[in-house]
Amino acid sequence: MNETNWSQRAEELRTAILYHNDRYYNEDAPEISDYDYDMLLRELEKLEQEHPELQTPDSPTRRVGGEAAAKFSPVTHTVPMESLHDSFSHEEIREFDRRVRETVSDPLYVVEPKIDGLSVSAEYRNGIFVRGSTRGDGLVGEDITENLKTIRSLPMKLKKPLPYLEVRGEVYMSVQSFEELTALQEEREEKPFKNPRNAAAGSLRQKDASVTKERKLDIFVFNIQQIEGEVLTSHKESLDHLRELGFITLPFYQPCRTVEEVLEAIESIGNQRGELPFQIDGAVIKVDRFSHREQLGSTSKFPRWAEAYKYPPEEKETELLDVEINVGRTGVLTPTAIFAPITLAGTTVSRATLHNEDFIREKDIRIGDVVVLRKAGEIIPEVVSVSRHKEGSVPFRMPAVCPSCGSPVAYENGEAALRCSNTDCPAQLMRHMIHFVSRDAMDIDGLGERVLHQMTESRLIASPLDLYRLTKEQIMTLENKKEKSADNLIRAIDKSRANDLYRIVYALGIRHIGQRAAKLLSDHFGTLDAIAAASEEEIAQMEGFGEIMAQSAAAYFALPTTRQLVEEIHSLGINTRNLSEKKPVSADNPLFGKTFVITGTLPHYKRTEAAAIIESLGGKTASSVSKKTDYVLAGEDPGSKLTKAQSLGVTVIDEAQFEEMKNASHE
Ligand code: 0OX
Repeated sequence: MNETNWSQRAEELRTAILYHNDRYYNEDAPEISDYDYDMLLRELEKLEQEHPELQTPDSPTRRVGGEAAAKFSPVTHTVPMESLHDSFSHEEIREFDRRVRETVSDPLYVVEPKIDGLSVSAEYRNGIFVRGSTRGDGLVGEDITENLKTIRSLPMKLKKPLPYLEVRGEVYMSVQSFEELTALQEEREEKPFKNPRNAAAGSLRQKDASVTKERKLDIFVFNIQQIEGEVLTSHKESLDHLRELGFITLPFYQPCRTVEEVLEAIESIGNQRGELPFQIDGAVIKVDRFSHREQLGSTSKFPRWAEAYKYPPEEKETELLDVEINVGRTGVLTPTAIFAPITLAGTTVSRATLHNEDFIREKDIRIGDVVVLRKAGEIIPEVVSVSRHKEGSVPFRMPAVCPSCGSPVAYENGEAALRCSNTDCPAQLMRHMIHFVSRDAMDIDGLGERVLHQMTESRLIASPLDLYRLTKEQIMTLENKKEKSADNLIRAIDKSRANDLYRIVYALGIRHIGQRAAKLLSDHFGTLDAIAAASEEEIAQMEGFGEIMAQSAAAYFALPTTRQLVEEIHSLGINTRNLSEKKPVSADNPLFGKTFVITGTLPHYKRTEAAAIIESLGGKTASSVSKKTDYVLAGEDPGSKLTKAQSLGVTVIDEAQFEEMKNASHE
């Protein structure tokens, strides 16, 4: 690599790391494994060390990690909550040992598992729990007192009333609780967390502590940050003392005299990984004696008396039983491996994507093979390699025709993806429907895959927009559909007409246009017609929009079939305006400056949705009717507000009249 490439790579790494930091710390939804993240950080650290001119003041290598979010009030840690330096090889552990021995002679080490959770501090006065906080950036964290109170394994009252005590521990969710939570979330059609650590983080940082309570969290306490009324001289002593006070400490404690013993202890903990009731992401090596710790001190970021060892992702062998071919929404054929089930990093794995034919060819994956599986960072299972082929096996070939409709499949201009050529392919249509009604798209409740199947099979619908033409009677012809559930479905479909613009844009399923891109388009152009009329150049000029995305969007809207589709969307009464836009509104809109009170159940809108429309067109909403109210928008069962409006002589309108006013408005 030359200088420009180095600097380009450093910039790439910084951007990627900051992005993944945000996904991890703020969204509790990582996209890559911890191990892959560590590797990015490592690469950047190495580049910056070798080329100091590449360092920037805001480089993620200079920061410890999560920053306190604004959700909770800040807590300044009197004793900083330091983080650990990570090692990835035995050699690095030997180096750590050599450095320790330069300062202290004959150190005693302890090796503990590194729990994959969240570091927190808990403070006690006169033996009573008074405050809990997150680590944050190590200096300032967030006040999570109420949330910590919901953790049953954290004592609220100590067995001895010490004047003051601050402990540090790791809050985690056991694998079992995580699996129970995931099952519950799936049942409620909520998005499940990706792993126990994210579940713990998402649960702990809940503003509503009753939600935290519902999620079973636990804590292992491993350090005394501050203590009054007791003098302790070693880690061993403090762990014993913590247990006497009523805390649950880490379940392993391995004292070691030599680096060989340390490495053995690390391996022994590593071998138990996967079978433990909680997830670990490494081992921690600590110097036991506090006097030794003081002699060693800390660097600007880490204590010199402790080191983390990170295990590479766990790998296991299993048999590849079959390869299933799924046809996606855009007609792409995706091969999925079906395995003899195995437990990997705490959960059962029986499927993994094989991506495409190139992936299968490169690894020469064949049905019947023994393959090595990895669950990188406890997230997505993947095939690492083939250990051995089955006798008499043959290379795997993707099918020549679509498994759903039998039409020929082909590769399009150099893409790795194999596509079905039939745009009316039922599998594509099904995927498209599922996407259309999904939570991130039109968010229509009660339309699962089974019901959609029934609807297409019985020819009630042949496209997603047909949903808006369904009648209650038609729905009631489906198996198991009673009047009430048909009513609910009609209501849910109706309600989606009022969705914000980005939802329909995303629901269209335009290639390369994800939810973020759909939002950008909606915010920028404001209406579906404006998006449809935009040229490729106009779209490409938008920030955050790549060339391929712009090309794809422009090509899609230029199709005559899309023009028809847009017409249809209008005629079906689906909202095509950006409701969240904050553009100045024209004062001659009929809604401008008017105060509305909304009451009763509206046929198509939730009250909040109608309020958003009013506000987007320059109007205001109020909760009670007075002389100052201009309009009362009344739905079914309007109650006393309607009577009051009538007695004050305030104009009462229904949804249809409201629609007229809305349609008479312009941007
Ligand atoms: C863990 C864990 C985390 C004390 C001083 C620096 C790090 N996740 O299980 N941190 C520490 O030690 C702190 N020990 C642990 N076992």
